[in-house]
Amino acid sequence: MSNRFPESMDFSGYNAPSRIECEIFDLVIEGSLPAEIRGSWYQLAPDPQFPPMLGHDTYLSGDGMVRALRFDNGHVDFRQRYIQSERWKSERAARRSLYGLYRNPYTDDPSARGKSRAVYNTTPIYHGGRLLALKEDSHAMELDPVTLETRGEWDYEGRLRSQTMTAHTRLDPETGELLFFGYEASGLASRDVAFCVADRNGKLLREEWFQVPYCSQMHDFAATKEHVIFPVFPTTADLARIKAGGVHWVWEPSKPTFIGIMPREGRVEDMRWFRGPACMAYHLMNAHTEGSRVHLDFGYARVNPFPFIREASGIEARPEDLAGGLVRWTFNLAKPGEQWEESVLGPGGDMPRVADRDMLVDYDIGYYQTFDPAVGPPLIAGPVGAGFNTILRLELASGKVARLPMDPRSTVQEHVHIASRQPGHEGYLAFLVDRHDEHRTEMFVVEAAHLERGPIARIQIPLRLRVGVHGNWVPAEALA
Ligand code: V55
Ligand code: FE
Repeated sequence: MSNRFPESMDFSGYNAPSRIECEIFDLVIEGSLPAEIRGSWYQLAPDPQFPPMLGHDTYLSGDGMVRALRFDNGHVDFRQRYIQSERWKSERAARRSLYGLYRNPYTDDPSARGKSRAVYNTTPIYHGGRLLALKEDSHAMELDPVTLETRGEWDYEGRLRSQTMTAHTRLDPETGELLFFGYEASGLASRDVAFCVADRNGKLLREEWFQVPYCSQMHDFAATKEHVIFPVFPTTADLARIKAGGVHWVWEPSKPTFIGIMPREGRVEDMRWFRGPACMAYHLMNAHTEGSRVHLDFGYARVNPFPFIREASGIEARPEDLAGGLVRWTFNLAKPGEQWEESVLGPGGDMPRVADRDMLVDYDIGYYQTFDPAVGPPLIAGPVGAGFNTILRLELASGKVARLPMDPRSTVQEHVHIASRQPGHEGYLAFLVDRHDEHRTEMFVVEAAHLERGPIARIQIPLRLRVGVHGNWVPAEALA
């Protein structure tokens, strides 16, 4: 291949394509890994096989690469494999890219017309005994949890009518039910959204469709024991623009933000819509219901954080527009009206996670990340440009924030929480640390309750792992 990858932010620094499929048996570990940590960490990364057909592209388009770290008895083995999508296979056969703009099939090479564009590059989840690779514009791809081989598309045994499935599902820790949705459910730029529930064995129990006020990039949603919450932020799609070969998404701040809330055991017809000024969030930390009030916690931005979307929309952002604070929006279902109340919980950031057992209910502690300019200069890592360099632990009741900064030449990828079996133990956080000057990556394991003390174990990966998107921890008992 003589063609080269562009030198843009999406393809340089820790975003440089890697394209390495490999296995490393028994990684070197510094420090001591608690023996109770047994299971597999999975993560998905976009990793383009070939330079973009049009000469430029976003990080979000890359072919899905799945990686796993398997923890057993104090030892850790590594594996990384491409997901062998229809797109990956056709491009491999052609030895070049055949697909054009992000989420615009009208820009593809004629030889790719009618073929699936799905890349499955965002979130790995394990549910109903299946390892699934998710991306919001397609169905899931099932993978072998041990070898990481591609098994085939998973559409709930042909039952899922929505053409898409979100990468941000919500698992009810009590019932084992998986709640999810698909937007653009009936096709490109459509306003149809499907709300779905699968039981603990992966059987589709419900699929109900509704329409949103406009087609919005609905990256995440939230649920409580009693309610389901659908945010509609004004990152919008338009079919005429897409058909004319334009971008899929623009930021449209003249449109309001809508939040739809429905009773979980009710119907989509019971959805109540709230309305407020334009803002943006990709990820929501958690939500819970307290009597007639629903609380939704997330990191707030005043404009879309993705440079490629802002450029297409002709807008610029100041740093303060991007990290607006971690907020709680409270919706009072007993009162009429379209407004909510906002309170600030902590400093701004993204990649919010809570312990699996805390999902859908009131909770004490949240973990998230931020880029702190006092820690170091911006380093290219991830789709937004500057990678995160600090992990935060927020105690919700007191507002107390503990911080773990990286060194000035490192960034951090999304953390996962690993539960402990020890009574009263808060568990662990595990995350990749990008060593920008060394072409290698480490996984840090920290005590969640004392993250400011730094890693108790550092797992050495002698490779640069291109920045991934989301990961999940699957305990050994669940995999067995
Ligand atoms: C995101 C990631 C995506 C995508 C849309 O993090 C949004 C947000 C990795 O793919 O397609
Ligand atoms: Fe996401």
